[in-house]
Amino acid sequence: RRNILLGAAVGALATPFIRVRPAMAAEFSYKVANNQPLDHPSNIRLAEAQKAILEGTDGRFDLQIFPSNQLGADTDVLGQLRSGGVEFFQLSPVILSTLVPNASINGVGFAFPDYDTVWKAMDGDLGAYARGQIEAGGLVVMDKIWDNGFRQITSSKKPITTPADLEGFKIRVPVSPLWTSLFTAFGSAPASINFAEVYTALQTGIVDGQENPLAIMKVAKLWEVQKYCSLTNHMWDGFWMLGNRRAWQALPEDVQKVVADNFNAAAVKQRADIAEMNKTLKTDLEGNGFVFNDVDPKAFEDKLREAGFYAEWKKTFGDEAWAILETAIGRKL
Ligand code: X2X
Repeated sequence: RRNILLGAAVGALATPFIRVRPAMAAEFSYKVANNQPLDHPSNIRLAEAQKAILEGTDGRFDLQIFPSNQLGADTDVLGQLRSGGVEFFQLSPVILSTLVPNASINGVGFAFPDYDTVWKAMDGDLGAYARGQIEAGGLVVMDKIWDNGFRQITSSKKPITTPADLEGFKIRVPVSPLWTSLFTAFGSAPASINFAEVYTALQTGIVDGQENPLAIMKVAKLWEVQKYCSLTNHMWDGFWMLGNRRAWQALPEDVQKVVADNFNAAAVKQRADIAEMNKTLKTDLEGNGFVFNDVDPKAFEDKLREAGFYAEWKKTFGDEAWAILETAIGRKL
């Protein structure tokens, strides 16, 4: 089978960092890729899931974990997932929108006030809507989304305290029309760069800033190349566990169930890990040299509204998706 050969070629280029070898060759040996460093809670919980799946399938299913963009940058790995070169991929819904446009509905600026609202929405109707779009787009998606977090803006040069500070700001954004649009609405100069190149882009000064949740900034050591961190909470972002449909359908139902149950359980534990980290991350990162400031988020949201951001995206997502979002957050945007 063509995709097995392709998989073997990819495997030959990179050895998974995390690997529990089954006693005998497993019947199914599938790869999972993500962009997060090895010590991010996602990879710690994936390593546990790998072991539980191997045991739960009596050694039939061997999961190989490729963290840190080891198999390529996100937009490349999305291609590998579609072709079957990679069987599973953890990806931000907002980046996934390059393939499934309405998958990015959770990324609308300032939509979510807090984590309670996020999990109710993503485990409820909004998540179900997004998963429906993803399945219609030809991919498999697990029920539980993993946490990335509320995104904050960093800069090497100056704190962002008002929307005006974003004018002309050279900021890296992930590859996605929604991200570009959001920062264009602020008058910034957004550059679409995959996460695999972010540290270097900041180090060499191709961009002055970036935006990410604190957990990512900590484990990817972005504090080495950034100074100011503005707590804007401008977007909540997660990671869907996506699967290649043919590879998924090749698994017997009992194996599918063990894999899905363990991925979903790992996601729920990973959310709790990030919640725990969030209690101390600000202090932690201050210790690493970050200088924090708070902002008035309403001023930023008002600026987006003035620039026509919400009107534009309501049109792009359509009335159905927009209504599900507004119901989930309990207000009009
Ligand atoms: O690329 C990013 O900035 C990251 C790690 O947050 C995502 O995967 C969207």
